[in-house]
Amino acid sequence: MANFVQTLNRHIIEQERLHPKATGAFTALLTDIALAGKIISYHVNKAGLVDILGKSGGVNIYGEKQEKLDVFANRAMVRALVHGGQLCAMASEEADGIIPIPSDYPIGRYICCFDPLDGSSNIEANVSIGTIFSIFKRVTPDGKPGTDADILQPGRNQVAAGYVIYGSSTMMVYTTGSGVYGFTLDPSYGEFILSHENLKIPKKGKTYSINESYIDYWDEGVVNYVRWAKKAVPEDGRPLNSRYIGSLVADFHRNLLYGGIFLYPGDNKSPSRKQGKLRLMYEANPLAFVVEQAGGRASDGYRPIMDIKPTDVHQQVPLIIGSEEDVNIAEDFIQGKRKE
Ligand code: AHM
Ligand code: MG
Repeated sequence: MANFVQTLNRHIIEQERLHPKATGAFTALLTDIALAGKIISYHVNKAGLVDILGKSGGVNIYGEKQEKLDVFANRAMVRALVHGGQLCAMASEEADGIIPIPSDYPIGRYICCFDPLDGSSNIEANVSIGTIFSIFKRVTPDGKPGTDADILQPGRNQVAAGYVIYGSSTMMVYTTGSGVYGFTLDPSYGEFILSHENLKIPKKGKTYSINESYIDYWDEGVVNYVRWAKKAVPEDGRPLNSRYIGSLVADFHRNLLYGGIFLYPGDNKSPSRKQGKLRLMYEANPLAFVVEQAGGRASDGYRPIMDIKPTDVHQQVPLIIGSEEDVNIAEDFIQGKRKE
């Protein structure tokens, strides 16, 4: 008999079966995230109708109160995760500190850090955006609310991570440390179907992604790297193609499939930008776990992203991520080992 389609749910259950001590908690948790992804996807697809149905803060033609999509997405994630009872705390780009589990819900053994809708400034232009998530096991004793110690773990401790991308189709890409799998949402069945099995990023890509408008704020190493990437040396595959969407999940996803490098280095635009713009806990770490599992690399220019010991939930970090050879070369430039 021909193979039947593999749904995300079945895949998660089969992955969990590989671990003899598994309790099913993990399956429930990833299923909750997928559900939130479907709800957010549905609302993102309606975003173009916002002028017709009512702007955020207003009332739509059905008399419903509208809210900004990133606020909506945050609520969808929090609600889906709280109901599942697998978490002891959460952290989100949309919330200042730890999001506790309300006292009338069970307290679980996991932590989830997420960016509910990354790139949301692009929504009105129909550009792909995404939800990014990172899961840790708690380090403090079970049964009590989670603390900073549970949240502020290095990315190496992640037990699962991934993203949902809302693009020409909606996809969920995730890893639990045994490869990277991509599932495409079939809107007619409302199911995520396995479409990308054991994804591997090419060792070397043809694309670099960086916001070049910041060139005057960059350190010399970054300037030298970009100059190298643009130099015409056909026998070496250069110049690399420049592709920058300005939506992290979209830029990352393209590079994961086709190979390439994404850079958001620290710069001198303002004191806070010295450490880059992107957030360690719910942007850099989860994508670093995915890319390493796909055979690529993620670095802050000097060390692997996942080796960084976090000190703050919203900590920013320079991010250089993508194909292994490209990240190695960029690091050499940033560290001053190469000038051209
Ligand atoms: P956001 O979390 O406020 O949406 O900002 C993150 C986004 C990323 O998706 C993207 O890579 C980056 O900001 C683009 O920044 P810039 O416009 O400075 O290039
Ligand atoms: Mg973001």
